[in-house]
Amino acid sequence: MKILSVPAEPYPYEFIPEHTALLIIDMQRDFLEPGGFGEMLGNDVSQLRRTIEPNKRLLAAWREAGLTVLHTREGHRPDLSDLPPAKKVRGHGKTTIGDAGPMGRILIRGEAGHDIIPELYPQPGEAVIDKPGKGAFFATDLQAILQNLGIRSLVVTGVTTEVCVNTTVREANDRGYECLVPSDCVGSYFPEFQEMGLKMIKAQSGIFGWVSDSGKILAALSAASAQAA
Ligand code: TIU
Repeated sequence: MKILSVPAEPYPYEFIPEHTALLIIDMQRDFLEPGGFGEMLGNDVSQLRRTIEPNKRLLAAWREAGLTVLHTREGHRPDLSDLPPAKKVRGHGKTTIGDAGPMGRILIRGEAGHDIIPELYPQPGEAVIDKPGKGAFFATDLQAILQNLGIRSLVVTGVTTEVCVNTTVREANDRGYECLVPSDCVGSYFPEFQEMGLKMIKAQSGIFGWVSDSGKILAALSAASAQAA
């Protein structure tokens, strides 16, 4: 097993592909699609949609190399028993989680809007982690799955940069995982949070992890496969 190195900030990220999972956070229709819950709240979904193509390329390369791919979805049980009342009422919105939205009940498992966008749809064999919180480790079996697969490093992509991606990277870092975040594969509705969300990860010599871009990761993977051929 070979160690690969990717140019990154604050310094090169080294990883063993067989021990590294691609963890795609919450690329769900309600966050990304025009007419979904995200847009209904007044958000600019184009800020997130620019991440679809780079994620597609990274996902294709990860699959082609036979490496571990994991997907997450933020959402709740139809009976709302795992939805904290504080989360339900936050924002005093007219339409909140569990209510009828443009693509079914908002952020409820099994509803169209809760599902992953077709461009990045999980393949059989790729675990989908349904999470009730912003972090992917809270109240899920993600850590058990990573341990059972021998995963030690994570390439974390998805939406949104400062919310579910940042929370998950912080949770993973505290659990000993080394996280790389490709900036073009993560998105925020707010450009200033995109910038600061990435800065917070790589600040202080990589306090939570590393930041790079998908092109550099793809280059490292293809150089390794050319050498192996
Ligand atoms: N997945 C995720 O980030 N959930 C959010 O609610 N993000 C917002 O930015 N609102």
